[in-house]
Amino acid sequence: MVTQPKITLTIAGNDASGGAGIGADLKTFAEFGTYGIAALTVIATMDPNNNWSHGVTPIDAQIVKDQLVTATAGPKIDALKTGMLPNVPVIEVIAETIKEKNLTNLVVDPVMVCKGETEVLNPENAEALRDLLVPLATITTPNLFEAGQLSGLGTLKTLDDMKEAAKLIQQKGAKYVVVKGGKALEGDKAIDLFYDGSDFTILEVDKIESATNHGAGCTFAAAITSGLAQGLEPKEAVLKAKDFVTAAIKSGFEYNQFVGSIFHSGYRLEQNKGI
Ligand code: PXL
Repeated sequence: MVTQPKITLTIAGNDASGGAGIGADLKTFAEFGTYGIAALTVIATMDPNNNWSHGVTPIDAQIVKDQLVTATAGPKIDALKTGMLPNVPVIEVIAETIKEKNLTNLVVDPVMVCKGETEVLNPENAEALRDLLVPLATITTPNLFEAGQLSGLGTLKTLDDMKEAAKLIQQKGAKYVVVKGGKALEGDKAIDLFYDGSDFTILEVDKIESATNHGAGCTFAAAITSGLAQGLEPKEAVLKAKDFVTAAIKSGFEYNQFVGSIFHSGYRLEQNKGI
């Protein structure tokens, strides 16, 4: 019999354009050689006749719960992640299940807004994420906006702001925090910050002049989840995920006139170059 693969679960939304959401997560899980499973929380739609504006249809909390019953009825889940969560009841059933089933190696990607969109998903979600899910997280991966909301600091502009936010979020209970500054800070580097409760590690890459980054956040969190499932230490998992997503951005493509998507297989294809 073949050795049982590591099992990775995503609890997230569907993006029918395939770049973000469970599509990103399942592709990433497969690239890492883990067995991906998914529980759907929302259906996101983008309208090509209205400048790609986003619609969000929540899945009923009871149906999310039923999916989690199915997902946890198989082999032990080695690691899991959460992505876009539409409302407080859905966040509550997820937190309950994680506690009830003692699920560990949880990566919370506190999605509050889609790239390019100004409308924030229900503002009360930020509080529920902070109070119910962040305390259960092994790692949480807010971007600058999300870190500002979770920490209560509001707009973050500098590396020092990011550090302060990381500390405050860690105090809410996440063991490790990655604040994704990305391209948002001034300068020619894309900067993310990793905090383990005592030390900061700055993850820095040259800014890539690329618009093909749709799905980068989900894919980064899914790559960390895969690494944790495979037994990597949190910092190693984050560093590997950063390489993985950087390669995926570099091999991204123009999906249509509105959006450029990362290509989730970019890391493997880059490694195999010339073979
Ligand atoms: O990138 C954030 C995100 C997460 N999840 C889903 C999405 C998006 C953005 O489009 O559609 C399902």
